[in-house]
Amino acid sequence: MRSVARILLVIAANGGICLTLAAQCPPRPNPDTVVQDAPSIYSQNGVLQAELGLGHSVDSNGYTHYCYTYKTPTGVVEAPTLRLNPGDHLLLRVKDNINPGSESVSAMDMPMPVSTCGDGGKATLNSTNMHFHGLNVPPTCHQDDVLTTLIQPGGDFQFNIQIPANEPPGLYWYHPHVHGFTEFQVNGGAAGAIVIEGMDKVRPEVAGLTERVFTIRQQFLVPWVPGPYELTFNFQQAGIVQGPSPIINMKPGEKQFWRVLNATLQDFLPLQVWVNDVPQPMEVVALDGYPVAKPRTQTTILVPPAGRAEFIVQAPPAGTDAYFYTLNYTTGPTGNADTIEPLAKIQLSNNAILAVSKPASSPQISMDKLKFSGLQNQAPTAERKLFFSEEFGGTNGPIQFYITVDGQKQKVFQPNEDPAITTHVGAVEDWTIENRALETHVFHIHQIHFQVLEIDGKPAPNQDLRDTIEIPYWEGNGHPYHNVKVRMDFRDPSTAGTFVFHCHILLHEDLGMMHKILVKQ
Ligand SMILES: [Cu+2]
Repeated sequence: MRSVARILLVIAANGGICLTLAAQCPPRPNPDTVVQDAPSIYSQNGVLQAELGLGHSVDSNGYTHYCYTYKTPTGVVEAPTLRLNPGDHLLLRVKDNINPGSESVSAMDMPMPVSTCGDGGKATLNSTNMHFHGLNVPPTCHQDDVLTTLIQPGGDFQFNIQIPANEPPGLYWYHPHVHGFTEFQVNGGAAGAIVIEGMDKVRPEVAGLTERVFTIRQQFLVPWVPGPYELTFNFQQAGIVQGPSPIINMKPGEKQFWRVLNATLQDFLPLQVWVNDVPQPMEVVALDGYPVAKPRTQTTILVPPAGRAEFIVQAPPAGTDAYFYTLNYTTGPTGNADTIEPLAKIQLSNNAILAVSKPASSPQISMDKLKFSGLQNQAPTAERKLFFSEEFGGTNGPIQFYITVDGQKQKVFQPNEDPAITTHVGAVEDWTIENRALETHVFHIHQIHFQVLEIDGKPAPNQDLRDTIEIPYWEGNGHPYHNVKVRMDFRDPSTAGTFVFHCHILLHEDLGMMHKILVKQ
């Protein structure tokens, strides 16, 4: 329940939104059709150069669509997958095509960022920028800086990002991140995948397998009214029980390498593959764009909002019914229920058209050559405690969402605030992050991955490297707060600068469940 907060946003937003927009977004796929992967753009000779436009449409059902458009010789496509190798440069020009000329939408009552990178001016519903979620790159202008980068309608901006030579292979993603307005643009679909190539060099299990990239998005009918919502699966409507469904083609018995991105606003996705209604084993290869130390078999993979899971799925024999499902997930008394829904039907055919299939394994790269390797052996230079909390307003549910460094005053994020945490290049810090709210929250920090050391005070079984992790809700009086203990790695000089950590339920982030960290040179 977030109705009061929502109403405040509605009041704030209603001023100048123009709903009679020309369609700027490509048509989305019809229901009940075979799922296509987004088109890929590959780096060449160490450089991926491309231009994306941010567009906006309202479809015939009243859904607001935001989109990243990419021009190809045969037409405009949406949200291409950017494919780079470790060490490559990403030269990405992003143009804000939203409703040029009608930037009369006031800056509302939302705080203004101090924009010193890009077009400057006020942040509005029509402004944008881009976050490269998970990439371990500097928080500086033209790289992955969301605090000061602002692109205004009609404007464009050149990103120039050096992917580290030891960047872990895996699935990352891009999305807008203007404080106060992130949910609006991601809600409509402005999100796409980034693949850092080379998973087969670290995890030979995936070599030669057909690879699929599945992006699960979520859209509310109107962006500022929570629910009802629908999930989409590579932009095809999903979630209809015994109704039209996206179709994944596989050959009977075939193994495929699935790379799944949770680009929803708030939806927790406990993923399962069912064959004749029985959950099947999936072989987990990577989480949040970081290969797991040792592949492991699970029948459920929980992917929180903004998380990614990469795993191997084996198709059943011909003549069986198979589905890809997300299960029920309880987010607590003040959270939104996530219900069981089919994501796609698996259609078995010997004529299945295969997607990108990688050649057999190239020379192997040891895990200890990847960024953040050996982190578990480092002695922490500092320990910190942070907590999520909510403040209530009568019977209307939470109205304030906080993330707080223990000992500091609870407050919502302000763009001109001082960093809540100051550290220095070379630091290795252990953070215990606790959830004191009656709602599950999702911790994300920009620029780095962290190692999950403990969950509720017990050693985490897998010690995975993550950039996004859920912390379950507080069950109330008499129950302890759930928490995770994670190890933050600021050893690399590329972490120097100011960046943010926040809840990745996007409404919470927009309402201020976020703070800054400064890493001094
Ligand atoms: Cu949250």
